[in-house]
Amino acid sequence: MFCIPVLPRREMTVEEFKTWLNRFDMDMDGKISRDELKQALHSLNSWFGWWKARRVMKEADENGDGHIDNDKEVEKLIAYAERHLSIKIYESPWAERRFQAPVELNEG
Ligand SMILES: [Ca+2]
Ligand SMILES: [Ca+2]
Repeated sequence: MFCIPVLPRREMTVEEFKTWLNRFDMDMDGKISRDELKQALHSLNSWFGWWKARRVMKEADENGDGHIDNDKEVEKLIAYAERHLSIKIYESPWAERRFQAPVELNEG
């Protein structure tokens, strides 16, 4: 059973967005090609059918290789989504926690 969920709500964390996006990485190369992006957008068709893959890719694909292939480009995709789709994508508290200094443990 292969099931691709739509975005669950209009607020999500960056991690949730990336997890959702990664479900569309059909050839598992760690990049989102334009076709894969198209699939992702198609799954949201009833929500915002006007969101065109080519336009989004042009906006987000900074190095012009035709793929969303690094964090910076994912961030641009997120920024685009927030600007154009009136959805809120925020840094997850779990992600922030990773960047905090580790608790020092005294071994005695
Ligand atoms: Ca891919
Ligand atoms: Ca790229």
